[in-house]
This record gives sequence, C-alpha cells and structure tokens, in this order.
Amino acid sequence: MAVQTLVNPMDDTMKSVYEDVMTRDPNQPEFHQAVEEVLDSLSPVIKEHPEYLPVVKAMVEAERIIQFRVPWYDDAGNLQVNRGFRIQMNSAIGPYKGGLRFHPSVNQSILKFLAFEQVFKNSLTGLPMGGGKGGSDFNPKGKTDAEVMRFCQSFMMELWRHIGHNLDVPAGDIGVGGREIGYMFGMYKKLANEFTGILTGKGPSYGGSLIRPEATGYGLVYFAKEMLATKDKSFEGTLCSISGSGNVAQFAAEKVLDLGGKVVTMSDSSGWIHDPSGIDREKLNWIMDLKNNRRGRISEYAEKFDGVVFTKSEPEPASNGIWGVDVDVALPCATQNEINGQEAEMLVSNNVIAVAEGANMPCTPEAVEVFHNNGILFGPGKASNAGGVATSGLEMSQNSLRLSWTREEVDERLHSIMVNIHQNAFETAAKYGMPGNYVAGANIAGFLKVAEAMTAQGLI
Ligand code: NDP
Ligand code: 2IT
Repeated sequence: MAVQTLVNPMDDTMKSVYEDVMTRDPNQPEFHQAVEEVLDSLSPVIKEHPEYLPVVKAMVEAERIIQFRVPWYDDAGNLQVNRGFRIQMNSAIGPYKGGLRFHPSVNQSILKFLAFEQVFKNSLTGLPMGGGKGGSDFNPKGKTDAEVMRFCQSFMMELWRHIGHNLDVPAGDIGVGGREIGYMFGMYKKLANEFTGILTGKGPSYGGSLIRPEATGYGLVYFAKEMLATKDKSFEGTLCSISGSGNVAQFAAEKVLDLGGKVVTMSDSSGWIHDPSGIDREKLNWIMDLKNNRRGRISEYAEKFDGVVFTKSEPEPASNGIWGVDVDVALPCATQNEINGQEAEMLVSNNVIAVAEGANMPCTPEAVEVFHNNGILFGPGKASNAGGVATSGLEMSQNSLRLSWTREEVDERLHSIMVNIHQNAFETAAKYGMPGNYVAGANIAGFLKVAEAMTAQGLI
C-alpha cells in the first residue's frame, strides 16, 4: 500500500516563508532543499498551532554564522589558505551540537542544510542539544598526517573562541574522524587552558565514549530493524546494499552482519564494488584497515577478492549503478543527493523493502516521492542516522559526570534511543494523518519540542 503523501502540500503561509528563504539566499540549493521538505511537513502543524508560525520564520535563519580564514603550511613549506565555518543554527533546547565536515565541496549552503537538519535530529534524540554544523573546504585526501595536523591546529586557533562545552560542542562528519578530532582537541586544550568535553568522538584514552565510532551505523540498523518489524520482517537473510565505506558505512555493515543480513555493495568517491558472495566479517575488517589506516581506494577490494566487480564513478557522487543491484534493504551512507528519482525507481523495480538514510539527505525529493508512492519503508536521515549525535550526547554526559560507561551500557542506551525515535516518528505521522510517512513524523516531532522551547523563551 502506498504511503499517503501530500502533493504540493505547502500552503500559502509556508510558501511565503519558503520564498523569503530563497530570496534572502538565492544561491543555496542544498539549504533550500532541506527547508522545503520541512515546510512541506509542517503545514498541518501550523493549522493546528498558528502561534508557531513565527517560530518557523525564526528557525530558517541561523542564530549565528562564523566564517574565517584557515592558513596552514604544507610539507613543502608553501602557505595554503582554506575557509572555515561554524553555523550556530539553534540553541533553544541545548548548546549547539553537530559535526565538522572537511571536504572540497563545503560551502555555506551545504553547512546550513546540515545545521538545519541537525536541529530536528537532535530534538528527536530526546537529549538537551541544539543544532550546529561546521567545517572547511580543506581536502584531507592525499595530505600527510603532519599536514592534516597543521591544518587542524590552525582551524582550531580561530574556532576555539566561538565554542565551549556549554555553548557549542563540535564532532566529526565527512573527512573528520578520530585523527582530526584528536589534533583539534589538543589545540583547544592548549588555547583554553582547560580539559573539558569540548568535542565528541574523542579517543577513549582522553574522554571519548565507547561505541561513539560505531554509533551512527549501529543506530541506523537499529532504526531500520524497527521499520522492518512494522511489516513483520527482519534483517535475517536479507540482501543489503550500502554506499560509502567511511565511518557510517563500515559500522552499518557490521551491524547488518550481526543481525544475519548479507552486504553486497560498498563504495567511495571513485566507484563501487559488487561482491555477490557478500562482504563477510573478514572482508569488512580488511575494508576498515584499507580506509582507516592505509587510506586507500575501494577499487583495491576488487583486486584483493575473487568474484568482485568494481565500477568506476564518473563524475561524483558514488552511484552510477550501485542502486541497480537487486537487494531487500538499501542504506545510503556516503553523501547528499546520491539516490535520484531514477535510481529510486531501479530499487523499487527490484522490490526493495526498506531504504534508510545513513548519510544526511542522500535521497533527492524525487527519490523520496518514489519510495512513498510505492509503499517502500523510508527512514529519513534526521531520524535514522541520529544515533551518532545521540551517542555524542552520551559522551557529553559522561564527560560532565567524569566517568565512563561500559560498551554494553552505551549500546543499550543507543538502542533504546533509536527505538524511541522510531516510535515517535511513526506515531506522530499517524497522528497528523500521514501514517507510514517517517519524513513527516520526524519533522513534526522534532519541530514541536523546539517550537515549545523557543516560544517559552520569547523567540529571541
Ligand atoms: P567519512 O568521511 O568517514 O566517509 C564518507 C564516505 O562517503 C567515504 O567512503 C567517501 O569516499 C564517500 N563520499 C564522501 N563524499 C562523497 C561524494 N561527494 N561522492 C561520493 N562519495 C563520497 O564520513 P562519514 O561516514 O562520517 O559520513 C557519511 C555520511 O553520514 C555523511 O552524509 C555524514 O553527514 C553522515 N553522518 C555522519 C555521522 C557521523 O557520526 N560520522 C552522523 C550522522 C550522519 P572517499 O573515501 O573517496 O572520500
Ligand atoms: O550529522 C551528524 O549527526 C553528525 N555528523 C554527528 C554530529 C555529532 O555531534 O555527533
């Protein structure tokens, strides 16, 4: 049965908010895309709560945007100059919280879309975290450790004055993992002359939470498991395609294997591999070493293991056929807009049961419409990938308490947060007349908490 979607659902009030957003920042297509989807979902809420219209108008404007120069010296002694950003989007329910992305494509539009989505995602976790995002157009690929360290130190030399453990707590995202967090933490500690939980995703020896590296991927699969259960299905025996081979993709694959599924694809920005015999634990460990230690390309997997086909992607993003593989569950875990309408049709024609977003906004609006119109279970990133930031919230709690929880304790909390997010999105969608539409459910549930807090605080 098709999920009830709204065709041109934005009413006139929401349309005027959207037009203002586009007029103010006409060159920010990713931000427009993220805002449009939320405004589509909110029309029925504003009908019920007209007092929340000013909240919507305020929420589409960042509380503060910081942009700065990041000068650093490469190994040859040449000065390189990058651009750094931090978008402090909304602090109504807690300190700004969200990752840092280092990728050549980074600009205000991409970071504003990510910061905007983060506000709703963080609200859904039930933890006291506002929304933010930051990063740089720095490309870590091909840089030496020493160059990455000098870049991170220079980046933090400016960012440190704008953040704080009760003000804004960054973490990782694309291109920012344990290595970069470590270098930035060290610089912050030196400049501020204090040891606090200023960043999450830290190493376990200096205040990091166990399970934080695994959390986004594990949480994604916990969420997808809940979606499948609504149709009396499970991961046992399912075929899964995963895109990306970074942090989120690696641990999504691990959890799919734990639950008895078979992963047949992974990718990076140069292409994708199809392994019909399945990426088992041993092969996944090999990928983790390839990507995390040797920093190699996924094409090497096809050279190493028999029966694997590597397909080059030209140009980005990574797809170019990956979504044509016949699977039951698809987990896009690379980057934004990696599944378009046509690719969604390909998944549907292969009878995909569920698609859950590990990446932020990997499915275009056309793709989401295809899934909804064909009754495919669809988990939007702000719900399905919230496990990462939720566990960052748990890292902040442990830092404040000055103690560490066990793996089992953190994993249990992560699991129950994902079950709650699923239930909240599912029930909210039904309550507002769109049963099965997790996009509407997540947007509305995330919004209501922030709207109440902003209203109580006087919309300043
Ligand atoms: P990583 O940098 O660890 O991995 C990113 C993966 O995606 C790599 O395989 C990379 O390929 C590929 N990729 C990146 N950009 C592109 C592109 N433009 N085209 C094709 N492939 C691309 O990042 P994460 O795994 O942390 O992040 C992946 C996604 O998940 C992002 O959308 C991020 O915002 C989202 N996310 C991350 C969370 C986290 O906790 N880390 C939490 C919630 C969401 P290559 O190796 O060639 O660069
Ligand atoms: O998109 C995301 O939720 C993240 N990159 C994680 C943010 C965080 O603060 O852990």
